Amino acid sequence: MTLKEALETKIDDWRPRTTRLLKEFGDVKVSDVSISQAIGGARGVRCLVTDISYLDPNEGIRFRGHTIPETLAMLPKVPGKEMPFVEGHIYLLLTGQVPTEDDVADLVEDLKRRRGVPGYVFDMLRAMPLDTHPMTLFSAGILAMQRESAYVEAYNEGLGKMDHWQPTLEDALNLWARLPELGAFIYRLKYKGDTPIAPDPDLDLGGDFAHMMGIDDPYDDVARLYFILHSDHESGNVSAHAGHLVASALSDVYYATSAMIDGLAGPLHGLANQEVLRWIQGVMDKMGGVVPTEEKMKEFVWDTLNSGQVVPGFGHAVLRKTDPRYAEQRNFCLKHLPDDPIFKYVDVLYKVVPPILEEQGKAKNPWPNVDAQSGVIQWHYGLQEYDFYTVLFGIGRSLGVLSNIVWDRALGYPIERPKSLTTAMLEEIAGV
Ligand code: AMX
Repeated sequence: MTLKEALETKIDDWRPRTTRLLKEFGDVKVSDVSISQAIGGARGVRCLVTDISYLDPNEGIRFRGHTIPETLAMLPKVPGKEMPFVEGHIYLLLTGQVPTEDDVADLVEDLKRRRGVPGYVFDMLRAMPLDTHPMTLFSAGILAMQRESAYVEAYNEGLGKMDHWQPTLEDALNLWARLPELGAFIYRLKYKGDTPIAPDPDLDLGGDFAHMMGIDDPYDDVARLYFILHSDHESGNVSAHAGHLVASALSDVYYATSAMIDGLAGPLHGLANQEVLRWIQGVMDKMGGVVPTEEKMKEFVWDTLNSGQVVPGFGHAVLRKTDPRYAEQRNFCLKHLPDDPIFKYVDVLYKVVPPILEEQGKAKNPWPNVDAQSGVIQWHYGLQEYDFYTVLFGIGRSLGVLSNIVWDRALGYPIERPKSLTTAMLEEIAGV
């Protein structure tokens, strides 16, 4: 079944559930909001709906009900490779169905046909100062492509609300097909003397990305693993929420993706993976390149905390255990790069940081998150320009964010509009 046919069936089945909840149970309470939540970033307020992934604080992410190891095991693999097709993961996220090999082959071909970043995007990026952060170039490149939106064209022709998801899916598929090329172009523009590598029509999305980056195997499998791991983390994180919020105004997915990339660029969110590498380089410089003893490493961690900085790669707003995305990448390192010096540093950190954060008593989760490990693998395979790492995260995160937006349109979710209060009102509610 083609992706669109499978999706259409799912949407038709799903709509009555949402309609019934709204009509018959609309007044049932799902959450109360405390003052600390109102001031504190709406932490834990249960007011978003998605069926694409769910983040259990103790277990980590499940994509359409499947843990990360299950997802990697059940999706069709690229022949001769360890990792599944990213395209198969897109199929799973959108439909909730594990695709057959034929389903994946269809989608791989469909996305190949959609490749080709317009030349004006490259012209614009070349005109920008070379020291512009890659996330800025990435966001600007996506935004520049907004004129390509099929959704805007259909909307202007008076598209019925029930059909909004269809051109949104078109836009999403086009963007998924083009983001790897845009990302790789930015990499080779900024760090490789403007020597872009043209896409290879014989390769799948992950393989083609590695090819356009100019990095040999097994980087193709690294790319596939990375994009799948970073694809979705339910709806409340900054990038996913930014994408959903912007799209709720019926802005097209180009606007929404550019916005989600801007949120991902913050050091408390996606930029943390570049921060981890920068921080570890600092440790390595201080230690003269020698892998430190646990005692020495403890000192360095305490120095970081005592100077008022956070330890990048540790802690999480929702998770309360080691991030399974960290664990999966650690398995990859143990298999492919056990002797890598940076991996050894990260492994010492894994031992010493959690007890220190527990002793300090501030962080609610002392365990490592996805970013503690991802830069290590990139560095090992030669991608040492760590400013670029969050672009990789962005390509991956687009899979989940855009799948969500297609479903937002399918289920007719309205414009987002929480209500604000003044400080004086909070004081009055508190009886101060
Ligand atoms: N190092 C030092 N202190 C930390 C810490 C860490 N890794 N994680 C949390 N804390 C501190 C917080 O700064 C906060 O201190 P404050 O009360 O003085 O402001 C206190 O512990 C309580 O924070 P929390 O409720 O446990 O975390 P949070 O939900 O406010 O923030 C996060 C979550 C991820 C931003 C935070 O853990 C952090 O800054 N970690 C380091 C940066 C990082 O790795 N970010 C990547 C997250 C994953 C991702 O999105 N890519």
